[in-house]
Amino acid sequence: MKPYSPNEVEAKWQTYWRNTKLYQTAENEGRPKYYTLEQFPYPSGEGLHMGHVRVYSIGDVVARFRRMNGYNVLHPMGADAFGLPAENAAIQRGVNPRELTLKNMERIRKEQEVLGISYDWDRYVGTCLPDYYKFNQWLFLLFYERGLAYRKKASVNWCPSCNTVLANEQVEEGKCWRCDSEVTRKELEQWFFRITDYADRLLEGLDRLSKWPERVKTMQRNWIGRSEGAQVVFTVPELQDEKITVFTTRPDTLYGVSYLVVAPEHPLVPRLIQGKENEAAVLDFVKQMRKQSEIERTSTDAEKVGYPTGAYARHPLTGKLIPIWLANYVLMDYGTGAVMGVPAHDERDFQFAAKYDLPVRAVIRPLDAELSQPLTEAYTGEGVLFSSGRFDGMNNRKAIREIAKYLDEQGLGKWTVNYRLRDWLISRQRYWGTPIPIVYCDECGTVPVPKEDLPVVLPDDVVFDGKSNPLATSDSFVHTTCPKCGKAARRETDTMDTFVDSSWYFLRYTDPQNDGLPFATEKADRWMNVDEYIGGIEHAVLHLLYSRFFTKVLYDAGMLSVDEPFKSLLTQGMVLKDGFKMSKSKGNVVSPLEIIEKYGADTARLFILFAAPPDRDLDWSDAGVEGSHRFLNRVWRLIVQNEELFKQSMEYPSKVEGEARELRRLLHQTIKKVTNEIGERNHFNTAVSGIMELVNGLYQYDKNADRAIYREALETLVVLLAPFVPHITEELWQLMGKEGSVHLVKWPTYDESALVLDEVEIAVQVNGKIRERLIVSTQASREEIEKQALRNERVQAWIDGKTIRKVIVVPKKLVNIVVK
Ligand code: ANZ
Ligand code: ZN
Repeated sequence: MKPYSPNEVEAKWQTYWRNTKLYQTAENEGRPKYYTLEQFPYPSGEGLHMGHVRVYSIGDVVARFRRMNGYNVLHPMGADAFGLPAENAAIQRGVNPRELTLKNMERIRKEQEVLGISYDWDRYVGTCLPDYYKFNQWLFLLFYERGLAYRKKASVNWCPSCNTVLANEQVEEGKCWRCDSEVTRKELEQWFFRITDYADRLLEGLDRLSKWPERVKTMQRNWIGRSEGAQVVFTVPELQDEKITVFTTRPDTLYGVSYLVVAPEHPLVPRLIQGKENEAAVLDFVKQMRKQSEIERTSTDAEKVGYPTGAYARHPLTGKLIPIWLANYVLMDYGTGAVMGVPAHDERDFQFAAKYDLPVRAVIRPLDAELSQPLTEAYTGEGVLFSSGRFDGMNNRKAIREIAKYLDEQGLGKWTVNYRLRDWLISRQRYWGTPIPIVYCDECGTVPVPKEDLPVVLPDDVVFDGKSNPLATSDSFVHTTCPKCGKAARRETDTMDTFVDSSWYFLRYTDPQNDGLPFATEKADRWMNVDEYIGGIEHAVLHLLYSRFFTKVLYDAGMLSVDEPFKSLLTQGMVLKDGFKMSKSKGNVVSPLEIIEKYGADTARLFILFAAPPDRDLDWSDAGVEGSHRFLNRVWRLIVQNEELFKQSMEYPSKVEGEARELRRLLHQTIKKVTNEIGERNHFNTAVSGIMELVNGLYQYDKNADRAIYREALETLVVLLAPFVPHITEELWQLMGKEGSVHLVKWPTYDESALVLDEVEIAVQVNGKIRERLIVSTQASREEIEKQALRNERVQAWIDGKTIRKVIVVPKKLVNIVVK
């Protein structure tokens, strides 16, 4: 018998698929479309890891399943190819990052091919190629025209080791997300995208994404951080009633305010302290505070540090004077940069007041109890107002609105909405990214590069010394002429955050060769939304939020008809080994290529799909891999042993009975299960276990029973397995003497009537007398038969009010119920 030799089989079919362009997407309008997409990889020098194998295997099952179900499938791949690691590696070796990156891209692409993933390679997109980043620039200009790209001086997160600015999202616990260095602050002119304009729509859109994990939506909601409250105006008598506006979500606590706190960066600070005896000390304090990172300043367990300005503000309703303080925990870029301190009802304020001996004024008591004073902690619950003038006795929830309304009427405040979301800082002082298409002219100021002059290409005459922005060292790049007046001008040397590249790549796949536009509306509209998007939970906030933002801007610009990019989102779990994430430092990495060399890609794919549901973590197990491999060998033998069977001509029986009927039932049950588990639930693991049961059934089948039914089941088995293990099924399909690729075969449908079990009539006795007859399945267990009998209405009438002593079940014959 011909043995199963995976390497031979896999190479053979990969060549066949490549030569026949089997997975090329037709722009066929007749069939319904299905767009399935896995997040594209960063082409690191390490090649693919098991996490990649997992995402691509999942995506490939989805793609192949939909293709066989008659959909016109778009399943593209590319590389997220700009970014710091390549630039850092290039600096070390003294070469241009382009060289390294192109090599790595090629390598990853080959490895993806070795996995047998059904990509349409003609739609490959590499973000570092000028024909792609040209449209990053094009889109930047579109944002600029629409007032969504702007430049401002900003205090930014700075990674001293990567030598670049980081977005807030890229700072994790005060450290650089990439190199783990301590992040510092720096003042620089930077380019931003005005994502805050879309805050409400980014929130609202989440409510429509019913096929996204709840967890991801919650993370996005928290990130956007919408909060409603009031702006309240306090005045400073000693500065001619200059205003300090605070933002509060709790205007109901207004009568309990005992001090104000402004951020150290607040613009009024110099005037508040001018001429005061401690002016110098305060300025020194401000300097220190500016050095602290946002995280240090705001984390709940961080030390709260403050300083009195010596100035006083007037309370808008009581007219009392209250001291104005500075404190680290008030941030300049949230709300108004000023806060009213209510120690009695806010935990943080309580701590601050205790530390600096500030008064505590309670104004809310619990609904059904007194407040025992002095307070030992803040009372933050619901309650009734007191010591609050005209609002005494009012429920505090109502008072939130009522006090805000009153302030509004008096011109002392207004209701507002605040977001935690900040504008997206896209400037990076690095080489390996998309140059921002802006020119600075002494005459004309900031001038966008005309679209017809794109791309602004990355130059080669740069110095990589790891000290400064390499782009700024290129004379040929920096010195240019003004597109408006033609005089000498300077180019912007910042490049774009690489998250810009991945915010619209899914649109480029719909029209990858378009030279004039990022994509033609008609093409994008044909394919969007992405029906199933598969990727890591680490992209829950950044990449997904930015992609949603881009999609909405393009929708507003009339370039797209959908305003959300991803209809369904599948976040795959991690691949663990011995309970830990595979990592070099843990020394527990299993190399995909080694596994493939030993067992073949089909075994690797099958193991990964079978070992866990796709959204759960998966524990790598050598025994599990062996098991998958044994299973494929079993399938192989089953078909090869029966080679003769496929050559005979055979009549399908007019009546299917006995063992054949059971096999047919198992087959149709399996078709139903596999179809639903893939198509409805993305539970590929249970789909595989269903197929394994079918294989067991086929091994147990009596060869003397009906041959046509047996053959039908064997053929269908190969078809059902095709999305999971595409090479071996292709080979077996050919061995069975079939024409063409198994991947173009129509997905089998199941016959409901085949699912019905054989049934018999049985008698039901009560105390030995026959009272009813029941139809039950021949497969039913004793418990099922007993339940069915006791549920029966006529039987119930006979046993009503009596105690059941015993139920005797004789399968296929009778049930006797003994009552007293
Ligand atoms: C008075 C008050 C009393 C507050 C009370 C809370 C409880 P969210 O929900 O996050 O929006 N706050 C406002 N601006 C701030 C800033 N720039 N830096 C630090 N804290 C700031 O929180 C809004 C609350 O956070 C506001 O409501 C304010 O404190 C504080 F019993 O005002 B509150
Ligand atoms: Zn000019």
